[in-house]
Amino acid sequence: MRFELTASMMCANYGNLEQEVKELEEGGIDSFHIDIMDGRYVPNFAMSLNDMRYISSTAKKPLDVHLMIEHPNNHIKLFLNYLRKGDTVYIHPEAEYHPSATLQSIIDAGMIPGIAVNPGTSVEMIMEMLRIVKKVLVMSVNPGNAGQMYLPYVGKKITKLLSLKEDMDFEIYWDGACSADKILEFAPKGVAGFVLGTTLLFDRDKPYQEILQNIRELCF
Ligand code: S6P
Ligand code: MG
Repeated sequence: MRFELTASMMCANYGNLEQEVKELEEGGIDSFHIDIMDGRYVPNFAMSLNDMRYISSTAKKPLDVHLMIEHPNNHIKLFLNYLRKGDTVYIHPEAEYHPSATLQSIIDAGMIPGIAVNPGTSVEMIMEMLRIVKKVLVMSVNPGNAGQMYLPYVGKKITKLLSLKEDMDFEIYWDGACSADKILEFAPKGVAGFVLGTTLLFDRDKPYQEILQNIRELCF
């Protein structure tokens, strides 16, 4: 079974970011998840525009940029300028007055448009945008930090989204506290990809290649 594995780069070792990118790519990672925070929409600052630029310039695999910032449209060009065609940009619809206009800017620049859905946001609230986006990033923790606990009520929302994805033409991705049992349960149901952070990928004594291979073998 094919599913995408994305590395949450806010959890990487910034002492040697170049080596981290290289080892993750050699280990078989599919893309790099870039958590951009502004200290307002979420109570934290994670990665910056410059971190994103650096990873974009050194990585061969695509970027998956998760904008946790207020009014992303005010700054969207800054980000899009440094991305490559085929990279994904997720916005949080609650952070924008006119999220569909911001999504259109992402599409016009040749990137893949996505929305990130907070644990407290319902499918009904994002229904119209499901027709515009190609990817829906379901947050299974509240945005802002790595290393949090999975919020179990999110499972029901994923089931609802799975029933809509064919008709509305989008794919579902998982972000937050992603463990092996979640991949084992949700990949066969049709979740297309998983963001891996401290729960499964980083700060382990094993090489990335071994961890990623073990995860892929889970679902054969
Ligand atoms: C959270 C962020 C996520 C985390 C990821 C880390 O605000 O959007 O992408 O980086 O959840 O993974 P873990 O396994 O530490 O929760
Ligand atoms: Mg994220």
